[in-house]
Amino acid sequence: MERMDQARIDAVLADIKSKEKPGVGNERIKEIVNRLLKDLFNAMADLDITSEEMWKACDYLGEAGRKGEWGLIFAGTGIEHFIDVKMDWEDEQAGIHAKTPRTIEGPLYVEGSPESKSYAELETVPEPGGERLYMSGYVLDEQGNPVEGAKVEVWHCNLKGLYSHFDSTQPEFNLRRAIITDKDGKYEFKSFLSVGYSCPPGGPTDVLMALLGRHGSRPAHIHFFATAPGFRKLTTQINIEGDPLTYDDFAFATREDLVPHVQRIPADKAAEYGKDEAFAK
Ligand code: MBD
Ligand code: FE
Repeated sequence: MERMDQARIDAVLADIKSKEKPGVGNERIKEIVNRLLKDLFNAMADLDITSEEMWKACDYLGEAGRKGEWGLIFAGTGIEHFIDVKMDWEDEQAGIHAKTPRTIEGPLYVEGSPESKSYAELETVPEPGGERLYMSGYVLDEQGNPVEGAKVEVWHCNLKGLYSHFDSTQPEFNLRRAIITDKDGKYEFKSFLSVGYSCPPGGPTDVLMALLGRHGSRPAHIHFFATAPGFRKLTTQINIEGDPLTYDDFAFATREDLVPHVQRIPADKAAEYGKDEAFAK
């Protein structure tokens, strides 16, 4: 069958547009929605999308919303990653070369983590099992000068791959902390080496990934925000070296320079690296 003629597609779009009252509503929203409809109608014509497929889409979108999985779908379809690539492009055009790459925030951040100066223990309750993890870093400006008083927010999942707040079995803000950098711009924290995350099995994102011949899992990773007065915010993560999915992340968050070396320390030497005895266990 021949493709529906373009004039008819354009006539429908013009009809929809003609309903808008000029100067009423929001111009940006009008621009975006009309453009998306234009691309969608053309795709519906190109791909011969049927009424059954349209209703399936309608049901799917509703289900994804009811289950709160839109953030996961944005991650898995690369929409969130695309924003990063777009911002990288903008930086490049502006001649900005950030040292630490940005990467996606993901849908599991929670505001208001407990704050401490220079050092934090991320576990509200000790996580049984797993390897101790100790990490430190510096917040530096473009010239490499320390930024004192920067806020480094850190969050990651437990050994079941679940995040506090979204998992009612964990205490509030477990594995979520805000660390204020010291005079050297330094922050340090203690936690455990996390594991990967998988989308809820059988849920809308998982089902979509399977239909696309993909998986819905992430390698072990830790999320960061770095903010400081007078500076723009950095949203980033580290992905853990050696995880089978480090370079096969369903959310496209792994980027060059975001896979730091994990140094393994014998347990009897560990105390030297930590702030307290618990670290040595
Ligand atoms: C995560 O933990 C995550 O970081 C992202 C981006 C998507 C799903 C789960
Ligand atoms: Fe995550």
